[in-house]
Amino acid sequence: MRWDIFCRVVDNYGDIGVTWRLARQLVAEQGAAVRLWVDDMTALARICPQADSELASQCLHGVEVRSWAQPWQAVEPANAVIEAFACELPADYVSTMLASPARILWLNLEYLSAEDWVEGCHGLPSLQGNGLQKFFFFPGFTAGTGGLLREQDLLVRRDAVQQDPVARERFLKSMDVHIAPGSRLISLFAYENAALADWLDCLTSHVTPTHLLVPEGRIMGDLQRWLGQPSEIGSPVHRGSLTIQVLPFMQQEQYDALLWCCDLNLIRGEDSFVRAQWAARPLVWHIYPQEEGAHWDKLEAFMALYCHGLSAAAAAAVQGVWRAWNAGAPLAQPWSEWLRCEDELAAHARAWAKRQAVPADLAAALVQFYRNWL
Ligand code: TRH
Repeated sequence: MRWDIFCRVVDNYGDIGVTWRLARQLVAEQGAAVRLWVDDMTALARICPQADSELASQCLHGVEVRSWAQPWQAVEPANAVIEAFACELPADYVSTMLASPARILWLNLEYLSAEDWVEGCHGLPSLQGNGLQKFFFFPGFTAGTGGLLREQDLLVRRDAVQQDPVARERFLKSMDVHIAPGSRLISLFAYENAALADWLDCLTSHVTPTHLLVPEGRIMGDLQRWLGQPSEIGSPVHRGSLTIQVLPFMQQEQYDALLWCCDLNLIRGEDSFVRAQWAARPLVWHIYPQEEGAHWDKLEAFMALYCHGLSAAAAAAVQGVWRAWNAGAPLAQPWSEWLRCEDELAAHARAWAKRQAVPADLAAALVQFYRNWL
């Protein structure tokens, strides 16, 4: 079974983050031969430092990573072709698909959303002008969707770190993170956010010390403004009961492990959002802002699903913090409500991850879709 996955890096790391994980999983767990076509190899090199951004073709973790360069050089199409996030295949590649005597499955892998309409659209074909069919494949949180990316051994690896304090400490030490006993450990990965200062103020005065880990990225400007000084990678800075430590942007596997080690993860976009759910720890989602506020419906849809089973107070705390964080609004009040429900939110995050791990993962669901289509 041969797969071609096409990834156009729009911005940030979500597009490459998702496709790179999917490509590796199809190889490692589904025995597929995968070519991953990437138009911006530097983005891949950020999350996978073994990638050489100068190479037109390289083999990484069993995946044939190819530069999606212009002009397109003709290749024989695979059995199944994934156009990630409507990135539009090269016209010449589509012509070769059309001319091929073999049946080729053409899929558009969509963005993740918990909105109701997703189940109705998942798996639907759309007839293209050239007579080929393209199917819409939607990841999601409910049975009628394509599921979430989750490697077969992910939860076992997570548990090995979460259930063994020595393993957790070893990992943190490898990142040069040393936390004071009794501290709450939080990771922060977000877009620019006007709510940051207010939240950091809350953390400085809290009775429990907080150690905040910030992988370098778009939030750095807000952080440095609040600190009133440039932040050096690695060196902890102290303000009241808050310690802030900026970390270098790390490779994907390390970031996963970091999420497992933290008591709370502030994440963003799509891929870190899913990984934080697998970490089975409370999370605060900074959703990718879309034009005309389209992201608000997505945020509300996910919150409605996620808050199911929480007490009214805990659900209100999640909604309060998530809405304020995404609006750049004052956080003091919702944050104090959140802290009152901490134990319930921690138990809920574990139960949520367990429930989400029941259906097939996205890579397995894609392969099943292909088999059914054959
Ligand atoms: O980077 P993101 O904001 O990505 C996206 C893109 O903006 C995309 O265009 C948009 O459509 C989508 O969001 C919704 O956030 P995301 O999706 O979490 O991707 C980040 C990736 O970077 C993820 O795979 C985790 C990885 N990562 C590392 O590998 N190392 C790190 O240190 C960190 C912080 C993240």
